[in-house]
Amino acid sequence: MDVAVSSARVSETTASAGSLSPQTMIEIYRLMYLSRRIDDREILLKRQQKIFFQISGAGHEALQVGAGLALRAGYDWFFPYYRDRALCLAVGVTPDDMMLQAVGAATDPASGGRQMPTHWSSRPLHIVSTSSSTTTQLLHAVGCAEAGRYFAHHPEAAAKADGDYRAFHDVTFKADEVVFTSLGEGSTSQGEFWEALNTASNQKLPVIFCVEDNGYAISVPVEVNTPGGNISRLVANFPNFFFAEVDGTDPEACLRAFQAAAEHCRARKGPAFVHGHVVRPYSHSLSDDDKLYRANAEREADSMRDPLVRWQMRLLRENILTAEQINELEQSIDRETSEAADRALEAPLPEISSISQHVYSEDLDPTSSAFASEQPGQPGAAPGKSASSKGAAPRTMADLINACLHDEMRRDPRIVVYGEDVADASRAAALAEVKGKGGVFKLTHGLQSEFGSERVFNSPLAEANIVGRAVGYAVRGMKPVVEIQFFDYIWPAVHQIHNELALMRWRSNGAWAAPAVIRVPIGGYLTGGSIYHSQSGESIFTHIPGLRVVFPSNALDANGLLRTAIRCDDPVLFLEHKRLYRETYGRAPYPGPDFAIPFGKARIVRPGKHITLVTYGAIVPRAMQAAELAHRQHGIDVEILDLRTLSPYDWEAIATSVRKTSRVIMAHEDMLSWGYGAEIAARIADDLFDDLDAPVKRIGSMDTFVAYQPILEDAILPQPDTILKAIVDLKAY
Ligand SMILES: Cc1ncc(C[n+]2csc(CCOP(=O)(O)OP(=O)(O)O)c2C)c(N)n1
Ligand SMILES: [Mg+2]
Repeated sequence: MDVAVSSARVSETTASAGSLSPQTMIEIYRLMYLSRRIDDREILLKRQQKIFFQISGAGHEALQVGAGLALRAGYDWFFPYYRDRALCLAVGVTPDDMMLQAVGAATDPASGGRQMPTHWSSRPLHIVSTSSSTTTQLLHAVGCAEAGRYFAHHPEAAAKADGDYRAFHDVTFKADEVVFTSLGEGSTSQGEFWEALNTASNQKLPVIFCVEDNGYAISVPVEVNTPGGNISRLVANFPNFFFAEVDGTDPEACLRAFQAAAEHCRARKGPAFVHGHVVRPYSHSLSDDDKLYRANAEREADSMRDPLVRWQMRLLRENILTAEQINELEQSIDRETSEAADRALEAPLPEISSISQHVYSEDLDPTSSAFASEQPGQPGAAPGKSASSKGAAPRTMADLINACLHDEMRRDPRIVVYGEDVADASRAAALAEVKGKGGVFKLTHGLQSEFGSERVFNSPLAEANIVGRAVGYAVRGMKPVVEIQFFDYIWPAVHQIHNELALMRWRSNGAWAAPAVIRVPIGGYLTGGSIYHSQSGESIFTHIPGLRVVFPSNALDANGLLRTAIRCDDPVLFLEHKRLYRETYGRAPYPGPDFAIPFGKARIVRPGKHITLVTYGAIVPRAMQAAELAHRQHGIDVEILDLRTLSPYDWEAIATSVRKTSRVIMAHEDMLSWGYGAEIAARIADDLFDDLDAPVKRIGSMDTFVAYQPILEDAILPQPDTILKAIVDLKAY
């Protein structure tokens, strides 16, 4: 293995070079030994079936203690991964905290029994809750660093404000804070690793990336994951970075590297990359046995590099401690560890009734009357690009979304808007002579010109980057309102949405939250939109606990629901139907800067007595056409409910209408099978069986993607004719 300290670069910037004090040397040993003994104790408890999972930090301790001692607890920010026990001990997580998580206690401060051991989280220590997903945390670290920089430039934005999510998010920041994040060498293969380095480098963000290279990702050796076998060589050309490659079993070398890295970051010269070569004496986890795939000689060579043994020898050699003193220290740590385990085993277990706590904000309910200013305010000129237009003139959905973004950005300095092409012009000098892009659908037009490039900017072409950074911004108390250019390309971000954004609050037992807004143009009926510009798929997202899903069908609803999405305290997926952006249907005058619509309130867009038709999005105008025909041609009176928000949805409105009509159709644009309607239909059948005079009918597109040729597109997507036929059939049932 190639183990080299890039000492030239390290010593250049290391102010704290010099010999370590005896106290520091002893403290390093104490932390490393404590970490190892907690691992050993957990292994014992797992074998006794008193805990349910174990993964150790063994062999990584020196690198982590180096990082922990170089950084400032509760001042800097930490996005660690599951091996970082010694780091967490060094910054202040206690053995009790760790044992409480291992047993899954109610009093586990990191997650209240929800996460596996070593899934760190502590608000006071600025350790942001991380998941089991490898590498996702890096983009959170990047967003966190951006947020810290933003607050440093705009301290007024940190002020508390009533009436929205800001009332519940205290903001702290330091001008020279640093963000630490870590991962294994195998995880550097993830695209998000490169996406994080991209933004950190480009924006000179103060993020320390620490690669803990133990040579294996479970059973896969480093050369399989990393071309050439050394990640430092691959990243060496990223601009603005401080780089150090160190023997990660030598705590002094590690400490020096992190001190230099922190100095580089605190001076705002850019990010840092510390690559430590460590060992993995305990296999990947307790579920793994490395004898199955590693040669004996290799395992033995690793054991010669155990950081604890090497440091102990140094303490003895340099007369820092005698063998007897080491013995005493170890015994006291052994006692501390076993007492912590004993206490944890006595700790109260979580209540079953607590399970659904913290799925959503318990402070601010977006379905509440606080968001019910349904009466449009005094019409006036809409802000932004429509400022010159007459206020009372009907505006398109595109205009009123743009107007809402302008209004909210004026009101709330914590909002940032970014995504692909959302800026007016990244080269701001061009703005003097150009009109500006403002999104491929122009929904963000004029925002950069009004609010500047620090609040409105283009992201790299990387969807996970957009959402992952939003998580980091949001946990710091900011409100990222980001755009995914087309729903068809949301898929690279789904890992971040499903495993991170929506889960942050629940998995941290309410300690952290990521109430970002993701705006996404969705849907077909474009005539030529084809496979990759026509997709639906909202049910995939309504299936994610913790995420709110909104899908307006007209300009006024889009304006009022977007305002609620921005002001509320939950993450929101805000789906905007592309075909509705500039339709004549559903235009409305600008409703003023405080118009809001609560989530979970359907709207009766057409009252009727024979059949209930539940729908949303672009099916609303098509259902209206079908209902008019049904009335005119067949005398059937259809009541149409526009759900407006899909999660939560207005069950009361559905039930009231179905009780009245006893016949119901659930219609959507997305594919019929496994679609959103399946859930609603099942619930109607369950809860309203006695009220029904006919089976619950569903309408959706064919179970295919949308084809390019318009005759195919028309046949694939539901049309007014399809809906009319279903209405007539159901009435005749
Ligand atoms: C996105 C994702 N894919 C797969 C896994 C399963 N998994 C957990 S750890 C691991 C190996 C990680 O190796 P490395 O990054 O080298 O870290 P190490 O565990 O060696 O410290 C894998 C594949 C996961 N947790 N997340
Ligand atoms: Mg590894």
